[in-house]
Amino acid sequence: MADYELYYWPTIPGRGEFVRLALEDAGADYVDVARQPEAQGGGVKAMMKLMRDTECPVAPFAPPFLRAGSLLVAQTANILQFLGPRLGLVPEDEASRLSAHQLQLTIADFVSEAHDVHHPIGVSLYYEDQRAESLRRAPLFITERMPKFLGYFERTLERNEGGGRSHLVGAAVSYVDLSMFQLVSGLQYAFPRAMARLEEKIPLLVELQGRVAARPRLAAYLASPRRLAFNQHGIFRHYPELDTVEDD
Ligand SMILES: N[C@@H](CCC(=O)N[C@@H](CS)C(=O)NCC(=O)O)C(=O)O
Repeated sequence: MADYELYYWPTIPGRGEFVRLALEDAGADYVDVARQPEAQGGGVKAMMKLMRDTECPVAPFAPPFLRAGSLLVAQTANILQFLGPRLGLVPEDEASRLSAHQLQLTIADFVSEAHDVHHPIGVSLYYEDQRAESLRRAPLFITERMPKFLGYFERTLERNEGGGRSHLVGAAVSYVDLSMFQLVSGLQYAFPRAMARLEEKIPLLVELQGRVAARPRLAAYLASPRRLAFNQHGIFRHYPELDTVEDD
């Protein structure tokens, strides 16, 4: 049995990717269960069954979740808080670990807002059924929320002189840096025009994105079939009509 079993929807990068990046970067022994054939105990059915029938005291509310021995851990930021020390992807001191978790929760807030741009009314409705509301929400997300969140992360890098302004927390790569790579990449996929405008204001984040992508294990992973491309079913979706900039 592998050290870790990751459970996430098999066709989208989604929130599962934040966990996958940490496992891949560390070269961890893990299985992506829902992407395995049903005959080998994989698939979405196996994932749903474990969510429903787990003997753990607290069941996950939603994927992603991670099984590690007898533990079943859900909530992306919580999973990464659990994995960070085990994978050597967070500094050892308490203050840094709290900072890492704080930043990861802020990333989670931002991810939810990015999702809600194309689903402002309800997750059970198609985008096309809430397009009018999306068209109202998108310009506010682009002009207010993207600069606010990304500006905050850029300033966090700027302040980390001890980490050479190249890590969000501490002096070495952490799971937060890996998640930031995914966040910036997702925004570039969903809002290419808006991001092209914003990127000059967030040079440290863009540099961080490049450095993370070049990490040897991650570069190999990103070029492999294990890496799922962003697509129109995930959290970051590209609808050109939502990607507006000021002079549109
Ligand atoms: N806050 C949770 C959100 C989990 C979540 O919303 N998962 C989505 C997929 S990315 C899901 O399957 N949601 C089902 C639902 O909300 O009913 C996390 O960060 O892990």
